[in-house]
Amino acid sequence: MTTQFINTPNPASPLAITPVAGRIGGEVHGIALSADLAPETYDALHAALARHKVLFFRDQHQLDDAGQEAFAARFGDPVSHPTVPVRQGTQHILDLDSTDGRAANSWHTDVTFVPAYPAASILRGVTIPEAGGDTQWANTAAAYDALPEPLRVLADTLWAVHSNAYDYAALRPESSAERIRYQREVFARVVHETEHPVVRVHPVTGERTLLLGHFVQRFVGLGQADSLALFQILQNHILQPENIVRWRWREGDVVIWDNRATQHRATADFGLQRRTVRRVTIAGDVPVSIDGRRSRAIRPEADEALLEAAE
Ligand SMILES: O=C(O)CCC(=O)C(=O)O
Ligand SMILES: [Fe+2]
Repeated sequence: MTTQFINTPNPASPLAITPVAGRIGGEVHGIALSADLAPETYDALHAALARHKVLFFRDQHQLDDAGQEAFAARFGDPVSHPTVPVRQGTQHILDLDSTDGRAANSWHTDVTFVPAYPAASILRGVTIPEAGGDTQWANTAAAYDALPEPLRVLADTLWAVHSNAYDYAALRPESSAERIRYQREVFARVVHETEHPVVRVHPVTGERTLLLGHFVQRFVGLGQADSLALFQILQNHILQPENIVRWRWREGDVVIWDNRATQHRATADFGLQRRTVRRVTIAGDVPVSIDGRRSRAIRPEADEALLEAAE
């Protein structure tokens, strides 16, 4: 075991931040997010995000869809979801509305089925039930740090295949037929498959983070049974309560997470109440393993051609 990850605010930060949990999450006070902040403030937000992994902002009622998109465009380069259509009238917003049955209630990192998956996600609470619908995030850098040595050695050289065409019905037997059809016809209308290292080096902090979550299909060189057993062992370590922060939403909240150092999941405990959250993702980079190898697309092949053209 190496250092213990401690979630403390940086005294030099110009932002007022209080830690939310012991290893992850900071609530940022006294700021109204917009496209008109001073350049130093965006820098301070980036630094705080690298440190705390998730930033929480209450009462951002000044933001509508356009305001959220404008803020996101100053924070980074917004990108749309590769398969799910954007919310009508917006450029990049992914609408997660409970009436569509799109609850993200299993642990994942966003869009890891493509090589350069998003660096960050910005999620706004639009309609929030009176109770329930909390979201949790796990710190995958702290999780790597706390891995027992033999598992760390194993993870260091392991690669995993991530895909958006996973067996949704098998994973969620409670799903409606409509939801399963949506998964196949919209979410997985173009099948993506990418090989990522299980341990990636964070391009900003240099930390090693565990890259897994529900898009993992198997490990390279292992069959299905071994893959499943090993996946569960590693996920169990990531999802220790010590690595997790849980957020009780209020309308007007905005949450930004470092998608290169976290997994997250919603909680589907609010029955038929309406819950709507809207997301903008920020472009990311191609992961690099400890030994300097880059993630690569397997499907569609065009992804790889594009990647090579960009090199
Ligand atoms: O609904 C939530 O709390 C999380 C949704 C989610 O997974 C996402 O926005 O990426
Ligand atoms: Fe997500």
